[in-house]
Amino acid sequence: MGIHTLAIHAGEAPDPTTGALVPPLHLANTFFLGSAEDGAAIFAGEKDGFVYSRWGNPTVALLEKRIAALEHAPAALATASGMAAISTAILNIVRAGDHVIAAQAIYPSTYHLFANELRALGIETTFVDATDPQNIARAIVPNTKLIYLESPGNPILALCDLRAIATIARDAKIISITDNTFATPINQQPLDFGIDVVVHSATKYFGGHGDAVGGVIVGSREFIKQCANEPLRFFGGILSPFNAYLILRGIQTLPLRMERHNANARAIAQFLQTHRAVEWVAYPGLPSHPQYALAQKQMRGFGGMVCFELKGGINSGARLMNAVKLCSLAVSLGDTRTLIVHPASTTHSVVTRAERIAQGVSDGLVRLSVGLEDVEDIIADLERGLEKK
Ligand code: LCS
Repeated sequence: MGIHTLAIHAGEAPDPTTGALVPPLHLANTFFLGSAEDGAAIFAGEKDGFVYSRWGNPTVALLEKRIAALEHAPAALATASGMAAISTAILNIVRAGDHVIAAQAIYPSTYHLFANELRALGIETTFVDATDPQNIARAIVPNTKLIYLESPGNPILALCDLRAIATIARDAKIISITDNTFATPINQQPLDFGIDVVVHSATKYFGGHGDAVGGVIVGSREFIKQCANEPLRFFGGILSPFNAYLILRGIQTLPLRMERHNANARAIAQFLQTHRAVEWVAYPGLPSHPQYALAQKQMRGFGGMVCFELKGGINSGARLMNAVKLCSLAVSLGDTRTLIVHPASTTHSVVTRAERIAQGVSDGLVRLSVGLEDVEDIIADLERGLEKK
């Protein structure tokens, strides 16, 4: 079935007790086990059944089926946030003494997780410029257990060649993970290129309306089962049924929303590129993007995120933030409304300036999460802001 149909129907079954077409929000935290024999069989894994919502919940399970279908994956596991998905997937792979190779231009909290939290647990990470797959191949050492990517990366929209890196990883028997939050499965399905595991912040395009926080891991049945039975169950970062319900509601319009995010972002990138106050624009769908050819090869659409560098650096950035009216000065992304942010002073304050510059995040960089408004209105707001700046 097509992607629009899957986004609305995958995994659903009419509610047998009421016939309700909209999936019920199951708030129960514990479930009747039936008989002592049934309970024992469920605990032994011989019989399917919900036990306790930290181990599984029907509303959350439906969301997992829906996302697995969209990502062409055998299975998925929902988590409390994108960071919970990332940390759960990683902790299912690495132990003290293991080594990780990570792309350096990634969401700063993920960078921090590797550079600080995992380092403190005895897990070492080498950050590389992952726009060249050979940098990854060269960084492999005997105890490398994980290659971690983000494509397009947050915020500078650098791409990783997913097929080439998946091949390097498989040849070396190393697990590969990519964060597909920016692309969404509407624009890119990394498992089709041989990537082992995909993670998402469902807070972003999946939810899509700025009102839910969540995450998801997708991969093989075996990998997902291990994540569910070990790190997720015992570290406890599960998704609440209410957030699962909101994200399921959002996903029904994901393909439709992405078409519009893609179109609006492309038009805005083109507008910014010709503006005299703008030094440069990064958007994978522009021929000026250094990896435009790769974008054409592995993406169907180029997403709703646009980055640009203002002439005049950090002060022009601050003036633009204060001059726009329709664009909201806020972190996060993937919302219906357009969000604008100055990474150097916000999202990237968790990394050092040197790390930030190494990630390509210059002082005057502005990141736009282009929303679903009329594109003429967004452009008019930016135009006014750029004139005032
Ligand atoms: N992965 C990517 C690519 C992200 O952009 C984010 C959050 C996460 C993972 C973490 O997801 P969360 O735990 O927040 O659900 N990105 C944010 C950003 O750029 N601004 O605020 C949050």
